[in-house]
Amino acid sequence: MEMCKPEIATSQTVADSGLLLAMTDRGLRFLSQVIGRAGFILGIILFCGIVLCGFSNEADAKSYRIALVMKAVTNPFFHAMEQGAKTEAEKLGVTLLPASVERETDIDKQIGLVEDFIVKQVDAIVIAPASSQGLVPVLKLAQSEGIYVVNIDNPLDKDATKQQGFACPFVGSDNQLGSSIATYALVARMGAVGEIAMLEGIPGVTNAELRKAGFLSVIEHVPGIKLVASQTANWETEQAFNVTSNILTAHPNLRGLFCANDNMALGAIAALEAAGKTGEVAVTAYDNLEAAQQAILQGKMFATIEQHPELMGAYGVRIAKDHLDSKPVEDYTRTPLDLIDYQYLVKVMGITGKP
Ligand code: ALL
Repeated sequence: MEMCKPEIATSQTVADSGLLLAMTDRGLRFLSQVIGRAGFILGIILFCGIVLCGFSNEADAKSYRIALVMKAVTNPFFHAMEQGAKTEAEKLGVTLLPASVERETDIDKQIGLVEDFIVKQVDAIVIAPASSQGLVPVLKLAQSEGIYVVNIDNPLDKDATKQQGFACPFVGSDNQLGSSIATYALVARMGAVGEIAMLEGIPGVTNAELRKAGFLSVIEHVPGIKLVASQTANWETEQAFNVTSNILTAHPNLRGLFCANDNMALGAIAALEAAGKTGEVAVTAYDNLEAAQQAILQGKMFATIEQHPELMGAYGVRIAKDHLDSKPVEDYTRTPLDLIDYQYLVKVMGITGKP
């Protein structure tokens, strides 16, 4: 506190006030104590100001705007993804800007969503791309505008990203492994004999292709299984109804069907019902939607794969925030895979229903 003793100011104050007190030693001591205390208090105020200022800068830094660009709003898979991202964004104190296109095939509209977010100058874009190739140029543009990009769920195409000189982290499941697990369960259910078919996702989309590869890698090792059809229904229920109806007409002895997602499985199940074949053809799929759980409980479907979209959303947001905070991030964050069948629903998830 001695350091703070303001000698000049004291004399000045004394001269201005004209107080006799200031001329005495006692007076000077008293004044210097008072001013010393005032200096101390001023110091505290200044210190608090600096600290508060620091906090408010930190608060500013945390209020990043992170866009979440998803695919079809009609697919509950993306509702779970958005929920996971929202919860994480609230936890981290960042602003989440979710956006979806209407249909699975709305690639140009999804490109438009990214363009909008570039104009809005968001800090980061977390994206489940509708096309693994088609979104790369606009994401590259976003990156060149200083927007950080995280790819979730469906991996961007390796050749397309290489060609564009684009790289970003990926969060998602091992799609090939997941479909191998679903196919293995299906083949076992069929007793390793009989005719099998697959409903594929959108051709050329990486996770659709990986799921097809996983399916083929299992059945090619089972001599009793005969592949009779593998066709796309573009991830959509209605198309799956039509495609399955045609497959059933062409292959009345079909015994197993792997669908690359639950929405297509729901269309396939409806087609089986319409053909009076419920239970005759074992169906497995991917996503663990609530409607699929019900179908499993009712014995209309055999199993599905949970790939945890809520974690894709949450991890995507967290990785973006970490990068914006200059923390290191992983190139690949894997979400877990679970095979969901009747036993799992009842015994693990505690959901009751009829087999
Ligand atoms: C994929 C997901 C899903 C989903 C599909 C439809 O990327 O992983 O399985 O059903 O998109 O858009």
